[in-house]
Amino acid sequence: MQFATRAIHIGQEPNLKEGGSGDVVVPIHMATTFARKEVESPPQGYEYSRTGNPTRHALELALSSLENAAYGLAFASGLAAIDSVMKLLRHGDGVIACDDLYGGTRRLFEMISKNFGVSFSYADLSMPETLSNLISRRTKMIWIETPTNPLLKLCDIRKIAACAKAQNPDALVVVDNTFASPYFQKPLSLGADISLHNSTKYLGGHSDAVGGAVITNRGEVYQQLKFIQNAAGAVPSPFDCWLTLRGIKTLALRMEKHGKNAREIAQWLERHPHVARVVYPELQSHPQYELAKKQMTGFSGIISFDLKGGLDDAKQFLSSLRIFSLAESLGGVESLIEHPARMTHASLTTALRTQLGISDALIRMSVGIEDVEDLIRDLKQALDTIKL
Ligand code: P1T
Repeated sequence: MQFATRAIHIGQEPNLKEGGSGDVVVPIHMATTFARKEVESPPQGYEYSRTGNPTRHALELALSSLENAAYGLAFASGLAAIDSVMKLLRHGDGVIACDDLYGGTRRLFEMISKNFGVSFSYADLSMPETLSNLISRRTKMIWIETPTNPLLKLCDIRKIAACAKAQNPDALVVVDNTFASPYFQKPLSLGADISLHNSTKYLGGHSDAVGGAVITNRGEVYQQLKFIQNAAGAVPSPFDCWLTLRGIKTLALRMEKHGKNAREIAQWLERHPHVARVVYPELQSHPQYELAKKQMTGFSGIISFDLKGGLDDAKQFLSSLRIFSLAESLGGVESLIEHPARMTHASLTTALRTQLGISDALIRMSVGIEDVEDLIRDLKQALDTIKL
């Protein structure tokens, strides 16, 4: 089956067995516990909803199928998924992470995981050769986002996985695939061990369900994570699983439109006199345009750009928009826009933001699936309010 068919059917087949009601949509199983006949008899499939739930199970099957993988697990949020993956590590283990990361991921690494004796080093892994100098026997995980949040740098998954396997086969390569979505990028087929998603974004797609997902082909990694999912308990509610499943059904359609709208807007922004730089992987000006074409089958709705001017101009522009909502998050049907330095990446120190290139003039937008003419008109009127 092709992607769009799998997204609608895998894990979601109507139950036509004796006693099944044949629902064409997976029901929301709200029960927190499941009865058995006698104390000694095994549970009839499910036992307790943290351990397993039929609606979550349907979502987990759908998640695995989106990346042609053997296993999927759903978590209560993107950070809950990341924290659960961190729990695979032990005191003394080392992680090498790309330097440009969602601010909350870095905060989790630095302020929580570190306290458990895990060490982190950060490097610009958009230059994969930097990895071979850093990797050691202590390295147990390589953590990349690609495209990165918020600067949309790309990491060459195939090269990074090959380097990791050659120098330390014990190190797991984890790709946060949130910005690309499974529709445009399949990290496991490029050599990664784990593909992770903040399903709050493109998978759910409607800004109404917080969630996280882990997808893998590694049986032992899955078993450990399934244990952690139950033992630590960061599970999503059945209703959120259902909303995410509902979102996944239209992922292919939505991603095509997000990409088409974003391409037009990125090209339009590049020509605007108030804009200093536009970062979008499908623009030929993107430093990794060639890698983008090789590694991804398309690009989502995220564009980052620097305005000419400073913080006051950015604030003026952002508060003048009418269709774009000024809000954190991304990947929903509606267009959102935000100021990384003051919003999603405010937990980084000013020095680190400066080093990474997250300036006060940097804007990140998540282009929705509205009519692109309306979006461009809105951007134009807001840019026109800036007096440079
Ligand atoms: O917000 P949560 O569901 O916990 O997911 C965290 C997360 C993980 N990975 C990436 C790449 C992310 O972008 C995020 C969350 N990001 C935002 C809320 C944001 O506006 O960038």
